[in-house]
Amino acid sequence: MRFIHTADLHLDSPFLGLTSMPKLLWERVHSSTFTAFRKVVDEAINLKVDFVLISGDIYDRDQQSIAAIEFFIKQCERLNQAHIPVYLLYGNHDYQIVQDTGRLPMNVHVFGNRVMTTTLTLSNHDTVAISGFSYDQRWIKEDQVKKYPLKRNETWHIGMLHGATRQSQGNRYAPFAIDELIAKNYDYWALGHIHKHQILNEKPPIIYSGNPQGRHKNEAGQHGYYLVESQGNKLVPQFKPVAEIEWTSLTVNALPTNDLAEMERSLSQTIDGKLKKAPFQLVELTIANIEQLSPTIQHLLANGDVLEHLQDQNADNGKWWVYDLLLQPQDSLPSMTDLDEQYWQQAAKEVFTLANVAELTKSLAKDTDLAAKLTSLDLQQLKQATTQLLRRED
Ligand SMILES: [Mn+2]
Repeated sequence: MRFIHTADLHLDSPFLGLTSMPKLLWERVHSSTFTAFRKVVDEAINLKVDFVLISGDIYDRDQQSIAAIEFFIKQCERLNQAHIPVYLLYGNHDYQIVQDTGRLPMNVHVFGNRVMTTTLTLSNHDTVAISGFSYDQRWIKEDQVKKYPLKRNETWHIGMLHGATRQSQGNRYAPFAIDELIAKNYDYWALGHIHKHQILNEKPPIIYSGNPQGRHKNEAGQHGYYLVESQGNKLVPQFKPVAEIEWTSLTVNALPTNDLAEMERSLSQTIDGKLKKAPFQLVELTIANIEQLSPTIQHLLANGDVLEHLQDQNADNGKWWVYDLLLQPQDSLPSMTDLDEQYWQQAAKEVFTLANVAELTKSLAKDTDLAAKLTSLDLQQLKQATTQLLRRED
């Protein structure tokens, strides 16, 4: 037996905030959630898999775009032509799904809002039970795993679940405990909801496939799907990257020179040397030890001129694009751990808003000078200064 586990396609993600990008590149980025899923379908057909599992969040928003719906139906139709069944459930992003209902081809099995089990028989007479449910509301706080049946007589039993472990996310996304899943005696758990691909348990495999395409800088690194194959009485997962573009952060020391052109050339070369060749990389570039640079160069870095030059000079390199440039003074402390960094980035998104800054500076109304200074700060600068402060106290 051989199947594909994917989830969180988030078709037609808007990719906001990349406005200065050349048109062709922007189109490539904007269509990347489509391209990545098309590749998953290509591989399903080429590898002649027995079935495809999609564990929720097929669409990005409650109101699915026409483009996303038409595309998804078309891809399911391709799998139908290849006689490959699809098992899918809807998650917290697409629980209101109505538009594709009734228009999906016959090979697609959609799980309803209560846990159900469906069985199929493979050409070698192996039987496969698949259990799962779709969200009917944005949040599901109640444990759903207890509603999943134990494994019975089928050769294989697979659980599909869109949710998060109980410790995280305030129990709003079908909270579960890993032990609870293991206790069902299934052969594989195909999870969705967390976008970073990861193996929660080896025996049996309990796996987040992650999304096939990262949608912003907090979804950096490789993205793809899991190809799962039977070996004896075990199911063996293998991660397969398919993302069209990858988000990445890079820190470099700028050449201490007064010649702007020379420094920019060296920056481009350094970036080129440090990055993978494929897929296309969207880079957040940090320049370290900026004190070593002349005040003029520092100024050009801070006011965005250098970023603009880097973007213009590398508009067609076909390999990478710098979408943001940050400056790191010499005295900054070692970076946070990956996990802390992730939580910090999540929290920072909510904290550093113009509304929050205005609210905070209200009480400083008497000190008009300071208030004016604070409100005139760029949010990015404010975030950077706070990050450094946080790291100092770490
Ligand atoms: Mn999702």
